Amino acid sequence: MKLYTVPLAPNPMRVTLYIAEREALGCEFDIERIVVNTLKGRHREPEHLARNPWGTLPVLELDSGQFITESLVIIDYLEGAVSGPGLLPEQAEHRALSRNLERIIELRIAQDMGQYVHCQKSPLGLPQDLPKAQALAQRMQLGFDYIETLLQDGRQFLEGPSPGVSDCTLGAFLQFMRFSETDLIGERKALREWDQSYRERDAVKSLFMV
Ligand SMILES: N[C@@H](CCC(=O)N[C@@H](CS)C(=O)NCC(=O)O)C(=O)O
Repeated sequence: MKLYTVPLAPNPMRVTLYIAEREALGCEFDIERIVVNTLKGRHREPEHLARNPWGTLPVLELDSGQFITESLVIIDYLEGAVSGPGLLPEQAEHRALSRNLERIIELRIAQDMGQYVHCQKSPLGLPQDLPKAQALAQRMQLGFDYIETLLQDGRQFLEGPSPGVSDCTLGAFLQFMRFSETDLIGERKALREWDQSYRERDAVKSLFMV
């Protein structure tokens, strides 16, 4: 397998975090990682568009030559294809709740955060748009409130006592937020503690820039 990726970008980062979490559990990933330099626009060149017509990252190339172009589907594939302990719960109800939380984070925080950072301080050099950034920041507040409420029972990770895919998604997008040198967490104490303790863990700390 080959994973086409780029440092810092949040969707590749969530896959990177997922792999690191499972490696920490003893799983072995036979994956070649290939960086596609988005700063140089390589993701818009024919070589990458042949892998993924939308030009986005990450992309997983399977040994069969097929491509998976959605980060969450890459994670789902790896969960089944790589043996050893996984991050997704086995039991149907727990698995559904895990996926539900991951989707809430994606749809209520992550998608807006991706746009927010590009409006605030784009790593790709896109023009700043502060009014739009402010509107996006406002919209994310409900998502952050939801997470803050969830953490009130003292759980260490978003889905309970061990890391899940939700932690990978939120961790990746809060990392991207830090790139914009802004902080949207505000006075949410539990979320701030989760953020700090999640990225300071041995399994993932080398992947975070601060
Ligand atoms: N839904 C896709 C989104 C992928 C995506 O938007 N990736 C960003 C990096 S985080 C990208 O490649 N952006 C470059 C572009 O759209 O030109 C996924 O989850 O993988």
